[in-house]
Amino acid sequence: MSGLFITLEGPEGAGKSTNRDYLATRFREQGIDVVLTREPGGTPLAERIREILLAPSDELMASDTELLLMFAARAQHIDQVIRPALERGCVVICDRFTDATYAYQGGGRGLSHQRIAVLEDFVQGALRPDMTLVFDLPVEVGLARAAERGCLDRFEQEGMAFFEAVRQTYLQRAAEHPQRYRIVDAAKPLQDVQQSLDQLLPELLVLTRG
Ligand code: T5A
Repeated sequence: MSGLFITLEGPEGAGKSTNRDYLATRFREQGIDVVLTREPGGTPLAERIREILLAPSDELMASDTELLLMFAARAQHIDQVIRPALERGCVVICDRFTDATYAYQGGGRGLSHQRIAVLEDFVQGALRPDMTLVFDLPVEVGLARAAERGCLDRFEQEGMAFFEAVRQTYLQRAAEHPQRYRIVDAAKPLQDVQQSLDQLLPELLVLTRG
């Protein structure tokens, strides 16, 4: 596959969606074809699975159900959107991917990372992001930003300990594989965050052309 697969990760309210659009603009200015997408979701069927995953419900969702739904949506997304776009040579910028599964279902829910790795291999084969930007910020800052939107989804109703575990899992994974991750300080004002992205852009453009 000749394209470039970039994923944006981080806790709630870190600014991933906002900066996904900013990054896409910067790539397009260079004449590069960009596909913007997100998880869970990215296709009509996967978006329906997203609705199930995010909707608050009186029935407790078992952690294994949550894990399998994440990967069911991902299988559809990879088949219909990500692989075809990479094969066309596009830059794919995806708002969350499997690192979120390690962070939320692994760190947050306490599911074994080995079990997640089995599903990752099964669903993705050799497909992994070429670069992952982790938008990092204190949990309370991100939750306050997310809360400004009003109603909270099923994940946003979790407590601080859950989101601390999510954040620490991201940071740990980034520390273990520094070649694939870049940490962006997302607590700064938006203008400063975008300046950090501008500084990363030359490296990303080299990967695109490589
Ligand atoms: N999930 C997902 C799993 O559990 N496992 C998985 O495998 C996957 C893929 C998805 C949920 O699913 C879970 C994780 C999530 O809980 P989502 O809505 O896609 O939910 O993800 P969220 O992180 O909840 O999305 P948010 O919209 O809350 O966060 P973003 O995208 O990081 O933040 P953004 O850009 O929307 O910004 C939030 C607000 O902050 C402002 C923005 O203007 C906006 O109002 N903002 C800033 N304000 C001040 N300074 C800055 N630097 C700012 N940057 C943005």
